[in-house]
Amino acid sequence: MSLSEKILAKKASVGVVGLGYVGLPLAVEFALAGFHVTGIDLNADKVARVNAGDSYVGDVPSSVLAPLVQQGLIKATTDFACLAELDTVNIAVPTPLRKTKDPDMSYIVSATEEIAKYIHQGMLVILESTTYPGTTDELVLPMLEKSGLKVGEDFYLCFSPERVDPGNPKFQTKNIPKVVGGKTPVCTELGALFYAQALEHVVPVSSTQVAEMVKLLENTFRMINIGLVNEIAVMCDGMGIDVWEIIDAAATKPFGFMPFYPGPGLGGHCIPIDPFYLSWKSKQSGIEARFIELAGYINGQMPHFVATKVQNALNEVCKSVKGSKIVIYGVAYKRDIDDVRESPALDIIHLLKKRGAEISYIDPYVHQIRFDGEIIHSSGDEALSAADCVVIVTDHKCFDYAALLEKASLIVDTRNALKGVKSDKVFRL
Ligand code: SAJ
Repeated sequence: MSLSEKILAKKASVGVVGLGYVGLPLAVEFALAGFHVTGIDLNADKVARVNAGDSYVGDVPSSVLAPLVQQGLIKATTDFACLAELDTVNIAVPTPLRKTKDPDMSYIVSATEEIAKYIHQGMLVILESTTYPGTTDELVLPMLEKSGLKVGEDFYLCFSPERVDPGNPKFQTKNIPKVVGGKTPVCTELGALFYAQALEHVVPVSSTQVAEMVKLLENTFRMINIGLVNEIAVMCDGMGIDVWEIIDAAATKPFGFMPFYPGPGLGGHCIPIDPFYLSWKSKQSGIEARFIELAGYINGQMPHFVATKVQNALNEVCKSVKGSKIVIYGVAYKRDIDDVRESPALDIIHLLKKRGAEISYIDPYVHQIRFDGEIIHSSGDEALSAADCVVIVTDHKCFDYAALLEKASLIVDTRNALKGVKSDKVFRL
């Protein structure tokens, strides 16, 4: 059987390298579509939990995973040798930035090195990790062709950006349109055919670079617009105008406007990171990505703006930051999740500690954080009444804001969580 026949008959054996918030949901969707899927991950705990039907990814309930494991439609391993028997393999590994803001390609390189050992006739390889345009053609392809096999004839190579939005109740892997671009037209066709078996909407594009660039445009768009609205917030602060009222009124425009909201800074492992993959690549061609650099600077300044806001609020009640008890209310990078990667809360804690504040935090999603080498645990609500100032950094829906207003003597609200509350003890961005 040809690869396309195997795909159509759901006989293609599917592999997914990287069983994180992208890889595991993808593996589940293909298993639900009737494919036999093998997940590969270096983390033996993850592999054991998948094989026990015990999901560690919020978007994949164990009640969905376990039956698929029992039916033999999903299994996981740490051993890449299984690739020798697999017809397709998706790479969904992290693409972080180094401290120098250069792309860290080490995860893609090590995954590709393993695939290159086992690549065989008729195999479809699809890179999903967010990366700079050219990665698939310039980095992955040569490593795979060292096998002597030829892309587009002996094996097929595509890029398809992951678009998973963890915790999104409306858009999940199955119903998020899937962009895919191949190294050759045949590659694109096979990539599109593959995804069409399990996902609702496939968007073929003309090349791997286009597919790589689509994702970077999406996330750079967000990062720059957040930077713009953060700068507007700083302007409004200086002019004594309520930025939140401005945005709400502008958002009544039924066309040509999309609201973004100021905040304490830019967190997460996508938006603050992905655009720098683009600016890094752009610089290689001698083109400065000025919007990205500027937005990165402005977003990076927001924790400093918040720390100054706290200082000024304490000043209003004749207190200094030094020696004040300050509670950080919410440390996750955005509401209703437990992820603290790149969270601005960590920068705000650093800046306030540097000014001599006594810091604690409350976050029901985040039981502990590592800070300056020490583990800090989330405090209980009793810390609110003992605090000289409470800083709302993450506006979790589960917080009791009425109780906060009662208990806290001074509040800096960086998310407009106390929208419409008029009180001398509340200071907003
Ligand atoms: N943020 C603001 N103001 C805003 C929106 C976000 O300050 O108006 C902050 C958030 O608090 C957070 C950071 O920006 O710290 C990133 O927030 P995000 O809403 O962009 O959430 P992410 O990082 O989880 O982004 C993901 C991305 N998904 C993928 O990359 C597949 C992004 O493309 C999605 O658009 C985004 O979720 C989403 O829309 O929820």
